[in-house]
Amino acid sequence: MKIKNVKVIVTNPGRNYVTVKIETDEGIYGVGDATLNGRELAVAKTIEEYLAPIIMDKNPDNIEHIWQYIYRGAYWRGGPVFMTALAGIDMALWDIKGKKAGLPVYSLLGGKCRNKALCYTHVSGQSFEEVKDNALEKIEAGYKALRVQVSIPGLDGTYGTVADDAKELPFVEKWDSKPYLKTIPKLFEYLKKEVDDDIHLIHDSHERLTVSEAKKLADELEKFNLLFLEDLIKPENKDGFKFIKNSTSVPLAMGELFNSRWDAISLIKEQLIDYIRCDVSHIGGITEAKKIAHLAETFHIKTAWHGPADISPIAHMANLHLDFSIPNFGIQELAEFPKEVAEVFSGRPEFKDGYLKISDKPGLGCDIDEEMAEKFSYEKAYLPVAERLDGSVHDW
Ligand code: GCO
Ligand code: MG
Repeated sequence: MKIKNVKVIVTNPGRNYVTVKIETDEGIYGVGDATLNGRELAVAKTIEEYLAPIIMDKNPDNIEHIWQYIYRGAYWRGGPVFMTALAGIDMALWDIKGKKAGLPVYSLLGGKCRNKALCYTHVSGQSFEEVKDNALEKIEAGYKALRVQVSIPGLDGTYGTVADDAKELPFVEKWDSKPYLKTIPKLFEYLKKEVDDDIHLIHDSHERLTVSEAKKLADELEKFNLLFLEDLIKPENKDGFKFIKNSTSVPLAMGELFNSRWDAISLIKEQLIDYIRCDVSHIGGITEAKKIAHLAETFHIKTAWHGPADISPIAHMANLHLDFSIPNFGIQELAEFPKEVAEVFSGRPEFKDGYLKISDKPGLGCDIDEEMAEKFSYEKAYLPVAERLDGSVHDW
């Protein structure tokens, strides 16, 4: 079998998605997600100009070899744009391998370790009451785990509580850690009384705190039994986790900004986190995620792969095949897609009673309708930026 064509499809059914479609001389094709929120065209160009020509005529069965050829062969390597481009190709190759074998990807990865995968979704609100109402609605719908975020008084557009894309120029959010650190423990105090204790709660600090602030937040949240606290400090500050981990029993999760196993390795081998939550679309795909999962398993760390709405249903399916086939799966994030997404992408994780189910379809079990994709044309959209009260730039 030979790779005969590599297409890059950029579409906007409610938000931008980049899909790689690899066609072969045997008529089988595979699809992969290569979406990097706010940088979509940079990834599309990387695939079209630099990666598609060098994999033409290669045997798509040799995924590891093609991965190494792209990753090492170019000399320049890594970074979010390149690793997202590589991820899109990698997923499409796994899809082809599965279709050719007539087996779902989880089967090729070693088979099922579980019958269903626990998942969490997002709830947020402008007030504690609104967060509670939204949480109760999700619990009613069957969710057993929720990530909760609330607007911080005095700060415009707190992370996780407003739509996260803006056209023309980035939306500017305000940030100040003092009111944030005052509000979040009160939110959990309030939710403790309103939400059934069996529901797992998660909170995402989005890499905004200093080590001392992170320790303080973890201290104050300790009594609320969170499933995990996510992305407390900057991804560059791996050593910072030593101080946090030594002073709290709250489980810690990190990884959505990592682009390879080498970003994750020190946190894993020193057991400074409890959940590794890389993004399968931003770390080079299933091939790299599987290696990270094995590394994590060696050090008794679980997975919680990134699953926001800004990666396409194809990436969510890739997450799910990993979730089912690795022993150290922890939980899967599942954000809700804009409703138009279903017109373009078929196949996505199926939710039932708090868990995700997987189909036995060969390959990844999803597809893109190219004609429909064309109807939703790309619209430039930026992620927001965060500004401190004095106008200087903070991590968003
Ligand atoms: C999450 C993430 C996302 C990111 C988004 C950026 O935990 O799901 O923090 O919401 O902000 O993926 O594009
Ligand atoms: Mg996050």
